[in-house]
Amino acid sequence: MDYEHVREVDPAVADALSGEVTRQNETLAMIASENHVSEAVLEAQGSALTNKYAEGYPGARYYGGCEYADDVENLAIERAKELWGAEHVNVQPHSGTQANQAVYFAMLDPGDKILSMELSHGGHLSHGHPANFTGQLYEVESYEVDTETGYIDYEELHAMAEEFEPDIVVSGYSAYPRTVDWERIQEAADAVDALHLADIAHITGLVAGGAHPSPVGVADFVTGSTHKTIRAGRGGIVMCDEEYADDIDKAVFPGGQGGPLMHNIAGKAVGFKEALDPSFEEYAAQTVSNAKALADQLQEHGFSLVSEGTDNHLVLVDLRPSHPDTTGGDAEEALEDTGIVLNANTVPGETRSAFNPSGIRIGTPALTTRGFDEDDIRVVADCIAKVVDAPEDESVKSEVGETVSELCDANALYD
Ligand code: DSN
Repeated sequence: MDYEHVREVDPAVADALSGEVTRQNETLAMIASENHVSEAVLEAQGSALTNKYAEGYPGARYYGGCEYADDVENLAIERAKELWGAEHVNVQPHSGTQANQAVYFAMLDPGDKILSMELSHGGHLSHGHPANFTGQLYEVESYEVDTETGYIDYEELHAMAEEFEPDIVVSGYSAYPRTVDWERIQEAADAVDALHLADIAHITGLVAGGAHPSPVGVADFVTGSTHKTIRAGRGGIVMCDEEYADDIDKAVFPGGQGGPLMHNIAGKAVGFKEALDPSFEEYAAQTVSNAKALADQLQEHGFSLVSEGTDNHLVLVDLRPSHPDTTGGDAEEALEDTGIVLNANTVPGETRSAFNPSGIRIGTPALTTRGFDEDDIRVVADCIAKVVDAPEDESVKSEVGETVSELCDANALYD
């Protein structure tokens, strides 16, 4: 990727674009919400559809010249329906947060009540955090994981629903390593006649690939982002039954957005086609298998994991028992020096701050895309352990940096 046209016009941006490709090639992306899309998805996202206004929906646009925009959006919709088995899909949300916004805007009035997971326990800003529009427009109550076990306490959630009587219960998480029991959350929502929104942003690909149970057909609304485990480029998606289709479509456009990002919708269409290939099921299963290998190997090194393991694509390490003097930020920074890129994360029962919390969140989706298997992942876990054990030891970091380079060279990414 030489970005020759950009370079001619704008060398500074060309340098940054090339630098980013090199950074992705030469480092290990272990941020659980990141992945690497194919060159086909990149090409679609960089297409001339970026020039096109297509407000409205296929066959009913507010602008002329939308025949190819219609083709692309219809393909994205049909493929999404096939992947997740939803009756209705809106592929226009610019992000997972915009997808959630559409559901709230369609179904709630300001002042209505949301019951959702506390952010520091694995929730998401758009589930009702005070700094987010959701926390400012709606009345929010938060459930938590059991701090002893790290698992969702479904009985407690049910009891909270009965006490709080929410209009909507939100499930789906950003830092929860275990399988979610959608039916049990649905039972809690049903008990108080609340709606249920399952935000599967992190696990869209695992659900599509059969590596995690699906909330489609259980929850009233399922939202997701399209750039994480599903590898279809940056964006969001809303799925629901036909009965809510018009409300959701109106809430996306004109309710919350203007013109759809048609080039991104093209990326979604291509990424969804790739995910319909039978090989995607192997990818989803390998992602989980790699996360389990990562969990086991980190535990061998004495690390304490929230819920003591994982069922999905991520592990959440609580550094306090094993490394009481090392913060998540210290670990993130030292690991980045070696080319292992992950993020500091709050853990249940957090005793530090959101800016420098006590945990690190580590994901396997991107490395699995590069072809890493369990053996490779165990080597990465050994590297993580060495660095976190001695975050200021430059010779350790240099040795680990060499191993990271070898792993990157052996699992090439972009040309
Ligand atoms: N920022 C994403 C994450 O890292 O989990 C969620 O939107």
